[in-house]
Amino acid sequence: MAFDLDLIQRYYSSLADQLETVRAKLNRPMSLTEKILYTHLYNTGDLKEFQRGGDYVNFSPDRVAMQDATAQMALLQFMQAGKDKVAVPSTVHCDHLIQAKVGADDDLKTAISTNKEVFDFLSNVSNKYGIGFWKPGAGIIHQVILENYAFPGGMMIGTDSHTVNAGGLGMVAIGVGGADAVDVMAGMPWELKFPKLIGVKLTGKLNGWTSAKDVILKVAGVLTVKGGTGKILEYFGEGAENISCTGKGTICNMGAEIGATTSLFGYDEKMRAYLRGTERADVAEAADKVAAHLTGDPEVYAAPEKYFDEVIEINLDELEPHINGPFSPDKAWPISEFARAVEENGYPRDLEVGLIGSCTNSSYEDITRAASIAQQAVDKGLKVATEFTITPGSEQVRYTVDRDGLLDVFGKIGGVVLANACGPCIGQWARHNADKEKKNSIITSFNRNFAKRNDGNPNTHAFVASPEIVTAMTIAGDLTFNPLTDSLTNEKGEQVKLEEPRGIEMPAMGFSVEDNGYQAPAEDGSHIDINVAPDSRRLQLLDPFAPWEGEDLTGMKLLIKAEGKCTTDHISMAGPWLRYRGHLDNISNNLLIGAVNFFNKKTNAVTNQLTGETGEVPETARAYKAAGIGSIVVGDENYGEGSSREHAAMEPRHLGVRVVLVKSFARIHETNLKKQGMLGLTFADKDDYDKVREDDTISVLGLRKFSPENNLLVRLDHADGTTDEFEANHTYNETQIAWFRAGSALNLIRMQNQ
Ligand code: MIC
Ligand code: SF4
Repeated sequence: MAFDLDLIQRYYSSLADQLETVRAKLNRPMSLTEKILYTHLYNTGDLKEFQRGGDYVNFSPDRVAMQDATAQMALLQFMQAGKDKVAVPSTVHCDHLIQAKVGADDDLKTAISTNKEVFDFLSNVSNKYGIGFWKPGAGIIHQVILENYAFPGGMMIGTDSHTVNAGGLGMVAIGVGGADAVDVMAGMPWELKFPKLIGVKLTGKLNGWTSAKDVILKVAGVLTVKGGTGKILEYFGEGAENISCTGKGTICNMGAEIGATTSLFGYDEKMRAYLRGTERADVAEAADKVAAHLTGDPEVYAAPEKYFDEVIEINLDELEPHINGPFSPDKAWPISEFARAVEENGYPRDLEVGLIGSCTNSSYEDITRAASIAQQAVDKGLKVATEFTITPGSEQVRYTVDRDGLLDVFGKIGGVVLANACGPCIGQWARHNADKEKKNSIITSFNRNFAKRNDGNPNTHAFVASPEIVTAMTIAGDLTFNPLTDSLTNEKGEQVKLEEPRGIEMPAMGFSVEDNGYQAPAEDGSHIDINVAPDSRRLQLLDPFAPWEGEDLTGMKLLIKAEGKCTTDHISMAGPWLRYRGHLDNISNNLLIGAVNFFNKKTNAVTNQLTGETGEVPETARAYKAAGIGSIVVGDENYGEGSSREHAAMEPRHLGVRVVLVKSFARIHETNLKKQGMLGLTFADKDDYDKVREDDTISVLGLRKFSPENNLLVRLDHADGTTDEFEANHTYNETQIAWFRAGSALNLIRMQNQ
């Protein structure tokens, strides 16, 4: 069996004692988040009341999960750590590298042959170091984790921002960069600033067209894309208890879109049913014995404002279905206001494609609800107006919904079933009606909708909604359609209305699957050799980054001053670039090509200060590097939001960027920069952003006295001979300063292992 029952049982059997020790110290009621964090301290001797949002704390997670596009870099780094085996249970999942083109079977075959070198590498490394390997086609990481590994009260890190999905099964599951995963796999502590806590109280009950997706679409509107930074959201209340386990997963999954460290729910009847339904009755039984410890204390939920830093209350009885977008997942519209928004903002009204599924919203319940709408279209003689795709989250879900005839229903309205993989969600989509320039609208049940993400077209307006709303919109083909109130004309010219969706939480006949795609690692992998061809275009062994030279960083050139949204998709684009995720030099050719240059409002066009000419960002960075000159990137708010991909930190490092100076950072990206030995700084006064000119030579001063307490100084030498000086804040603690000095966290591990 793939999961580790022993480990879970051992943890549960000592949980009561552990919590007693914590209680004796804190002497107050605790939320579930705190229970999990405090029982996963790396060094229990450090136990004390931690300052939320202040103290850095060392944790010891129970497991590590990696997906193919990030695992390559994580494992290339792990190979340098000098260990024989991973210290905690870990898995690799092949899901991101499969391109959607014609349909599941053919696309999977193509992916297996085009990515052979990478899949073989991941499979061999996994085999060698004791890592479970989920083959291409097995499913998308987060769905597979929910079905197989997540357990209430556990702690996990994963090299993907949507690792947080496992909060639906009561886990503290956090997205990290590969270097963080390496620490844990090497048996070292994993460090996180103790988060602040947001309590989300759900009252009432989901009904009608409203689903779990709408809870998080609403929360995203309330908190915005940076409102969750440094915070964990804990959901509770009678409304929470009525949401299915996979629905809870959906809510937690999209917590990544508000920058939240993670989100979670307490153990309840729905989780118990899901564990049983996914053949983990023994985990449910073990959890039942300690159920009171796997949820927040009643005092906390009775008076949340006393115990959480912030409380949000949502009445599910009144919650409307939402549609969020375009270009940002927090642009939230209740469906009753959406038609007006489409007209007022000039969003393209004709819908071109509807896409359901992905790592979220691909549960049995989601598929049955969407299929109930599709069936109505068939029954009521409605023609479907647009293209429609369905992405099952795992082979287990695909096999089961196929067995139960649901895929047939989608087929009848022209739906195409794609491989159990990320596909269009991450730009792995050979879109049929793709005109790269045309303004157009698509709607998905995915989670992210940043510009260019799905099909590379900056004019594609991507909206996010629940699978049932997406299906209804697909039938209508018109963004101003509101299925709750409007009717459609059928083939006979009659006016017909779609009725409320109906879903089934768990399959009546249970889940089944023929081959779940799991490959267990060798007991002893010492004989396995890992070979990387020196001339490979896809994989490249890593060279350590150079240590800090011991001096202030002076004479750096401004590489780009990025304006507005600069997500990890802007910094290191995915889609076609995913093929270079294991080759640092090749993937560096996409560095910041999506970022908007403040000075000319263009993308991938910056002034090369050595020649005065306009050049592409990667090429200009390489020119500075070749001339032995450091460079600096300046950015706006929430820089690096989105993905966990550490390439967004390694690429600038590789191309000679020394400093990233921004108004604010997204959490994972800030840590990734630190791990790779970069200086990630924020303007002490955000208005200083305006002082940075295109032809500046820039210095960062005070590094010899670099300490957690002191700010650093930035000096701008303008081309006209004038200068500006201002302070920059940083959040480096002593350990992180040591990474900076050593050139990277990995350099430090290697030095310590020698
Ligand atoms: C995403 O949804 O953006 C991704 C692709 O899953 C990323 C990981 C990656 O860039 O490989 C994420 O969310 O972390
Ligand atoms: Fe894959 Fe999309 Fe989920 Fe990321 S958000 S893991 S790309 S399905």
